[in-house]
Amino acid sequence: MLALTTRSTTPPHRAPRRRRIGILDLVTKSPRNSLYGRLMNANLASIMPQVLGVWCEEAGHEVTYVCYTGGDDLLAELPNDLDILFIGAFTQAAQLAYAISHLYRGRGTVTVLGGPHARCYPEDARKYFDYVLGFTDRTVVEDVLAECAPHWPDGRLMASERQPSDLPPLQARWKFVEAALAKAPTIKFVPMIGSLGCPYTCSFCIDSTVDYQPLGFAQVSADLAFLLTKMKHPIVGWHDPNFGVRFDDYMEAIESAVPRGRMRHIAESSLSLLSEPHLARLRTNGFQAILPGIESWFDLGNKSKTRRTGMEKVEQVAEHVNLILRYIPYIQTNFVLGLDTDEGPEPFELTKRFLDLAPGAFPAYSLLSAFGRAAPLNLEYQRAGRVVPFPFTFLNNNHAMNVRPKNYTWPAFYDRVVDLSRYSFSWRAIRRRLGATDGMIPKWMNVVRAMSSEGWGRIEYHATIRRLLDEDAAVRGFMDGKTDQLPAFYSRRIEHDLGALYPHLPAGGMMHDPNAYLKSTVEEALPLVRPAPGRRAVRPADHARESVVTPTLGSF
Ligand code: B12
Ligand code: SF4
Repeated sequence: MLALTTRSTTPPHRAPRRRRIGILDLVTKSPRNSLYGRLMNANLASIMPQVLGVWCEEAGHEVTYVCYTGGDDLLAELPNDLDILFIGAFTQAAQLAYAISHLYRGRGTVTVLGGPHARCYPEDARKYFDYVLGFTDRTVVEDVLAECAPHWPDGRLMASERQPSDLPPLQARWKFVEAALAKAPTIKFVPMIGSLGCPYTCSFCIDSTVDYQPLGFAQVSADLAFLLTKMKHPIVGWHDPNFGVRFDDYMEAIESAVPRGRMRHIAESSLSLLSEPHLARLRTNGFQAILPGIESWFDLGNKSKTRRTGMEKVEQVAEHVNLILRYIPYIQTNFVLGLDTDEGPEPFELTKRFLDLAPGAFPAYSLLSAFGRAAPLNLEYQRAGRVVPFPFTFLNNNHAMNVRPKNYTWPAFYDRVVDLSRYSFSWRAIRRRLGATDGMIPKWMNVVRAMSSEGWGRIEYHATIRRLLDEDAAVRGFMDGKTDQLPAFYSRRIEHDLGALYPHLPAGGMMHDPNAYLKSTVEEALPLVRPAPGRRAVRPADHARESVVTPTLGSF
């Protein structure tokens, strides 16, 4: 049974003493980078660690912020004698985060985990951190700093009821932005955000249960105006989960602050928001790259604004993508492979036809992944016993598919994945993509990405897995659910990924319970400890109930 979260031992209104705080943003999981990683990783820096830096400094603390991009010496950049260390991590970097937390706890530092991994796997993360945070606002951070106490064996789970209603202006987090971008050797994207949550309800998505909320268009304008005082022709990377939901407000905010031609933008947006008039306005405002989700030819139509399926959908979406390319020079189309609606060769063959019809699109393939409690749909996979306990390092949508496919054997599935990847990143496809793309940076990005880890690197990796399915009974048995014993191929890769930090991976940190979310929903009701004034005590079972029963209140 899971231990209850205890209430704060520090009176809430007493000002905490000045603390030495470390904030670590893990944008990669390994010190060994691909060419693309070396050039681009710093552009993946998250906004929240920078926000946290502002909040901590405004509360009077001393902050060291480190954005770890892989090539740098992580331990040399972080001081040894921190009072408290906040780590932001995606699940792929969770084991690196666990190792660092273990090392620092040994030195007497209190450790805190936030970000996607904390939201998806709080039951596991709390074994290795003193605090695990879900939705995080300034008050949650102040509460943690006020208490700043070790919690052992189970870390304390804390979260605000909903996403923060505002975030500090870009000017306040600028020094952290600069520190991260100093590690980007050529192209630099300034991370910005203007909204949280999403009005859509794609069942596989972490934001399907989080209300859409703009953060304030006046602030967007002020941030952009500030940015122009710092960079001549900045490129803004928007982190909004679905950019452009309040399209006119957004465009007005940009137009009121940015003279034409002074700024470029990149955003993730759904096809349904990319009508021709919207595209024309995006082009006028300097949008250079757009990343819509197509996901599947047989499912998830609400994002692509089509009820069609199969070849009809391919033709319609290809036409739309070609239209987009007349306005926006770079487009990455996102697909999920292995969905339950997919069966036989058709979904893969249709994607090839799509690439023929829309050769300018850079395809990004995600293997179907269930990230713990990210989405209510994951409960179904867990109930059906279909979640494979791949260690976290592999959960980045590519290095493993942790949901056993419904309609394919593993070999048949990987045959298709390898074949599609080869088709997508062949010389022929690269040449056609070059021909269909305008502008030096988009052309360069398309070639480098195809030849680096995202194209050829993945072909090689998927082909290795396909081979192991035939040759290594341990791999096949693990993926088929016949054994929980991690095959040597995977344990060796974890050791390789963690490098010098591998010896610090705590006992138990290699594997996790893939059904923890499901188990927490069937736990008996436990009496709650009264929370500190204005806050609530949290336990995993609460989140599960919230996300199932009242989805918009889920805090992790
Ligand atoms: C924008 C985005 C990106 C951007 C920016 C990434 C970045 N560094 O932030 C880009 C395109 C680069 C990206 C890349 C990837 N992404 Co992404 N991305 C998103 C997206 C759409 C929005 C996330 C966001 O910024 N929200 C706004 C912030 C403010 O809100 P929040 O994330 O909910 O964070 C709250 C709390 O978690 C907390 N918090 C967040 N960070 C931190 C840090 C600390 C220290 C603390 C204390 C608190 C804290 O405070 C916030 C406010 O309450 C989400 C999907 C979604 N709809 O949320 C996926 C998502 C986060 N991405 C995901 C994945 C898998 C990836 C990739 C691995 C994909 C790939 N194969 O390349 C890479 C990994 C990049 C990396 N750095 O490791 C998964 C993560 C699942 C997981 N558990 O790991 C998500 C959830 C999508 C999904 N599949 O469901 N991504
Ligand atoms: S449109 Fe994107 S952000 Fe919104 S619920 Fe669907 S996948 Fe999530």
